[in-house]
Amino acid sequence: MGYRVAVVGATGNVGREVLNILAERKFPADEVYALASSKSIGREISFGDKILKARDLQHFDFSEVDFAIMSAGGSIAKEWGPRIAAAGAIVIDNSSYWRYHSDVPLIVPEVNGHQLDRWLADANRTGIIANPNCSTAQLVVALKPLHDAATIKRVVVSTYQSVSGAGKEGVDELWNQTKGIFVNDSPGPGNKFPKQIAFNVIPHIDVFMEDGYTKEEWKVLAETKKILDPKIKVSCTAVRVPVFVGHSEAVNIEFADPISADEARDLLREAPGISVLDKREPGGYATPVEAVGEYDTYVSRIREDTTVENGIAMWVVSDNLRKGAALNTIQIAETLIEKGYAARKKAA
Ligand code: 2RA
Repeated sequence: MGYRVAVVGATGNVGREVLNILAERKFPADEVYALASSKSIGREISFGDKILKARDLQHFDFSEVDFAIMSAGGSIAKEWGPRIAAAGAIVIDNSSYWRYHSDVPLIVPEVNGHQLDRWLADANRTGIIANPNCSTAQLVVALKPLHDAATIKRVVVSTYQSVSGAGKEGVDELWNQTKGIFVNDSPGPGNKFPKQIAFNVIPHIDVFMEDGYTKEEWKVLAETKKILDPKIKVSCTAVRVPVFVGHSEAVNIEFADPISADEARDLLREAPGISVLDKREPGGYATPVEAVGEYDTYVSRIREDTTVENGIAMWVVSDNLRKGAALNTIQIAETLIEKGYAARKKAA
């Protein structure tokens, strides 16, 4: 018996990618429902070789749904997560709303998918699982095999985040400003980014916090601790760059135990969800262009950092709409199925 899957926020960048990946991976679904806000009812969305019509979230009956994959923002997640879970579906939420709740697991299957065994067995579980921020997902996938081998003490990461992380408006703003500059127009102020994004970089993502870091930078820290190890110290600088899709990260790691660049490279080659592309020659590394549309996180430029004891520096690139969002939610659902979560019985 196949599963019933509701995709909430199906008309957005991530929701559409969820539908693409469900079809690509032949997710064992009998039914897939595209749900959206009332203003998008009836909008047509591709699902493999089919077209789905967006239905109204407000009037949808979740009582026979097995998985609700939500990519509709924090306020919808806050209101609808518990309602959908109370109807018996497992909610996998992409927003940041549930990520830091102690009774909600924050999961990257390659890293802490094992936590879902206990969660599934818990009769009092909330029914909600959180998906991490895009910049965290690719980072922890790359850190995990190295942490297991040599115990990470501290990570310093600088991100180069594409505009699709800011949604469709971010993509449109980069497109319009770039076109404007080419035809000799002033790009004008945008609505989404605080400074011109075309031909520029902006060291500011999400709101500023009291300590001077931004919320995006804090998310990388808090989520790495929750997913991988609370003892790891993390310092992040998050930067928006004029790239449409694909986040990159320059990562500097300090370990408790010795580890060479060759050892790190071998461990990463064997690790799930990672492709190592690391030739010390022009072009022998990954860039966002190669990562777009892919499932794996790419690791390149692996080298020893001799300015600290036991240091490694590396470059990590991934498709932020896939591993950073849609793909990870589907991998969570697949992990639950592997662990025995059965489709609910349908009414006759
Ligand atoms: C960004 N991390 O790139 C966000 C999206 N979740 O803006």
